[in-house]
Amino acid sequence: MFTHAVARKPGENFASGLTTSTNPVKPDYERILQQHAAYVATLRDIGLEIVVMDPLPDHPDAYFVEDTAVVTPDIAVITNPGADSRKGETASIGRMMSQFRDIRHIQAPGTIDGGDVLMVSKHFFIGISERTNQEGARQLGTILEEFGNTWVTVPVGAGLHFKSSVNYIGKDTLLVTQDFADHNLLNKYSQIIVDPDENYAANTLYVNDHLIVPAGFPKTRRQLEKLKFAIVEMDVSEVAKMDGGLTCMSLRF
Ligand code: CIR
Repeated sequence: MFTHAVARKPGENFASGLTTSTNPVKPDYERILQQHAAYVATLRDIGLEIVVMDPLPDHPDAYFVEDTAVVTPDIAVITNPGADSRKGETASIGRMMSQFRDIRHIQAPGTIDGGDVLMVSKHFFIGISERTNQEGARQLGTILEEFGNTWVTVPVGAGLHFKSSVNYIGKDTLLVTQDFADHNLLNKYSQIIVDPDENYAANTLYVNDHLIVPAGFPKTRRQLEKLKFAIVEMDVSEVAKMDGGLTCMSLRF
């Protein structure tokens, strides 16, 4: 069970963040503020004590706090994000997380984006992507092992991060895109495979027996209903335009 979360309000310049989206409709600040406020309220309703940090004017992607730390019951590992424009986001997260956990750091040339790290109880999948490299994975894995965890690396062929395509949704089940469906490292878990037109919905957030799902993916929602968890649907249109999703906007612990 998670008891806490950390998030950060999007800044006015959020639309200057990194994106590969080709959506011709420009991201809208008022809408993302509403979407972010609804997200924070949802986590609070689920029972988490949530801290919302201020925007970082020099870092338009800073509200994607998930990428800046890997938090376990034992430790918070502050990452070295793979994109240069995001490296300056970590110092304030380190200060915040030191109130809750002992802190370790990933050191260059190692890079990790938290969006590539999936925790399933005491086992960690670390996606090797354009943002997360082998050296970062080795450093993170070594720290995780100290606390009795196991880990494995997985190449991320498609999508920005591993968790753009694979998430743990409770009951020993992973929600995966077709690209990861037959992956030998994932097949000891039950799997729900998202329909290829609904790949974005693979980024569903499981928190304390609730599933927070992006709005607009009815086939995935129907499949998730089988798990019998409470489902909360959220509009994250403006977040998606910046290549982000539901898991990216908080650290849960
Ligand atoms: C970036 O490209 O870094 C941001 N625009 C999106 C990060 C999304 N984070 C995540 O999936 N964990």
